[in-house]
Order: sequence, then C-alpha cells, then structure tokens
Amino acid sequence: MLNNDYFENMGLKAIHAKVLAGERLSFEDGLRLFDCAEPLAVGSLAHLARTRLHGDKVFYVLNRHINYTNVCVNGCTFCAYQREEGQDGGFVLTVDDAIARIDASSLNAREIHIVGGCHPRLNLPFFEDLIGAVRDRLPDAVIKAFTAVEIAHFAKLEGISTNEVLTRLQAAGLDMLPGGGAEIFAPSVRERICPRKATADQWLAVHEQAHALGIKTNCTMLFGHVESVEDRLDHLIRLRESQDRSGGYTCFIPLPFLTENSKLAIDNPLTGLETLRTIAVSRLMLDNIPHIKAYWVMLGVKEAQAALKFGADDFDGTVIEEKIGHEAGATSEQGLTRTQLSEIIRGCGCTPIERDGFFNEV
Ligand code: V47
Ligand code: SF4
Repeated sequence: MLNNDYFENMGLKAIHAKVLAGERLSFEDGLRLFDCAEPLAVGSLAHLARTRLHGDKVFYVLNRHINYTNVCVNGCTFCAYQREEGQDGGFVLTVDDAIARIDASSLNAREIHIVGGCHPRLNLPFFEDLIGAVRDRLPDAVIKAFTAVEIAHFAKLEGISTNEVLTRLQAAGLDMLPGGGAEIFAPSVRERICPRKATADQWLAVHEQAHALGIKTNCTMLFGHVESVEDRLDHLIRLRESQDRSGGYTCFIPLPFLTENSKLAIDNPLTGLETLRTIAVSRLMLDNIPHIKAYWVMLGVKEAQAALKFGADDFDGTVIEEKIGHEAGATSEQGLTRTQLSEIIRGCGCTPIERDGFFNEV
C-alpha cells in the first residue's frame, strides 16, 4: 500500500488527500499531475479513484462497429481515414450493406456503433432508414450512432436544427451518441487540426441537447499531437462542466494520436507512459463521468491492459471491423472474441463483466 510519505515525496500530498476525500481537483492540480516526475504515482492515484468506483471490475461489450462512409467534407489534418468524394478508396455503404455486415458477424451484439465521415450528399432520410433497419434487425441492441460533428453536419445539410435531427433519429431508434469529434476544444488547436469541423461549443451543445432528450452520450479527447497539457486540462474541465449541467455522459475515451498516413506532422510522438499518465489524469479530473475506456483498438491490447491500472475500467468490446484507427497505423486486431476479452482482463488480475451498451451488467 502506498502511503502518505510516498505521495509527499512525489509532491502529490495535497492531491492524494483530495482524492481520498473525494474532492474535486483544480486545473492547477492537473498541471501538477502532468509535471510529476513519476507517472506511476499519478497512475496509483487514478487506480485509487477507479477502484473506489468499480472495485476490480472491468467492463466489456459484445459490439459491432459499422463505418458507413469515409467520404468527408471536413478534411481534418490528423485523419488518415477521410477521402474526398470520387477519390480512390472512397466508399459509401447502403442500408443493405450495413445490415449484411451485422448478419455476417453472427454475434448477438448488444451494441451497434455507427459512425462515418460528413458526406456532402447523404440525407437525413437515409440515416433514419439505416437506424430503423438496424433497430428492426436487432430490437434489443443499443444503437450508438453519429458523433455530434455528424449531427451538426446533417442539420446544416437539411437546414434544420440539431435538436430536430436528434429527435428524428431518436424516433427512428437511436439510443446513444458516441464520443467522437471532440478532439481538443481549444480554438487555436482546432484551427490546426480540424478547422472545418463543428466548434467546441457546437459539440458541447449537441451533447447537452441529446441529454435533455434522454439520449446518453460518450465523450473523447484526441491527444498527443499539437496540443499542450494546458489544452488537455481545459478540455477535461469543459467536459466536467458540461456533465455538471446535463449529466448524460456515460464514458470518456482518451484517444492517443496515431500518426501513420496523417498529414499532421508532429515533433514529439507520445510515449506509452505519457499516454498512461493522460488516461490517469482523465480519471482524476473527470470525477463526474462514471467510466473511462481503455480503447484497445487505438492503444493496442497490451497498453490497454496497463491502462486498467491507470484509471480505466472499460475495455470496449468485440468491435469486429475497425477502419479509423487501422488507417492511421493501429496494429491491433480487427476484432476480439468474448473469450479473448475475458482472458485479457483476467490476465490483469481484474474481473471481466459483460455489459450492454448502457453499461448495465448482463
Ligand atoms: O473522432 C481519428 C479519432 C475518433 C485518429 O463513444 C484518431 O464508445 C487516433 O470516437 N489517431 C473516432 N485517433 C473514435 C471514437 C470512439 C471509438 C470507440 C468508442 C467510442 C464510443 C468512440 O477517432 C475520432 C477522432 O478523435 N481519430 N483519427 C488518429 N489518427
Ligand atoms: Fe471527417 Fe471525422 Fe476524419 Fe475529420 S476525423 S476528416 S470529420 S472523418
């Protein structure tokens, strides 16, 4: 057991006391955690917080990802997945293609995760049909679809409000929004990595509208590119404030930037330890978001296992087919089986818990 003296030697005595008392950490506390010479000390504080919430449980879900198109008008500089309309390698799935993918996976999926690029011409009725068809095929699965960036794009194309888009998709069967598109909220960073994408305020507004409609959502942070640690903390605190206002975020997914095939050149690629430290700081700062995901697709299975000792409690799921991270050089498998997920989690001395898309234990 690490004691007070250990954290005092690490310069983390006051933060340790706050974590033990369940008190909220400040921006300055966050800076201290990023400055601490020993990432393991930060990790052990996050493990304390995570264990208080979830014991030794690690959640996973039988899920299937569907990417309906890689054609996107936004052209974010970090994105290796995007294609222009008409460019080689661009694709658009039909509703039948999407359903065929669900059928082919012969998995009793409890969660279907559907996202794509911001296509210049796919209209809202197409997405209503898509969600409706998935709902018909899998009446009990949680349908988690369309980032806030896509919702804002659909609203712009249709000339209607994002609230109306959400309401219509909810009527078609949408249950949740995934957390993508948040990247880093600071405008100076957004200008360099995703200037055409929905702004931070738009992203947050769509999530808060979704929460008001009873649609739960996730949230993300893409880190390890051109942002500073101050930008990361600003991002985490803006998410925390948003959760204070609306309460509908279920899970935070920290996404380390994968550099392959990206137009965004960076000087200092992330180390494994800095990735783990950022996951730990996320757990400690986001005291009002219940789950932190170790997204094995982007982290790789081994670093995702280590993340379970740095504050994460969810291992995502079977996934089956992933394109966004793999276009950017992810070396992980395309999918994992239930048995593999269970063994991977047990291999860390944790207890695997199968969940549904809403994080209910099943
Ligand atoms: O928004 C894109 C990120 C996100 C790269 O909500 C990259 O349960 C790293 O949001 N390196 C999509 N990351 C993935 C996502 C997600 C994944 C799993 C579960 C959930 C959930 C959400 O991927 C994008 C962007 O931030 N991304 N390119 C890259 N080169
Ligand atoms: Fe388009 Fe999303 Fe890629 Fe940006 S990250 S270019 S919005 S697909």
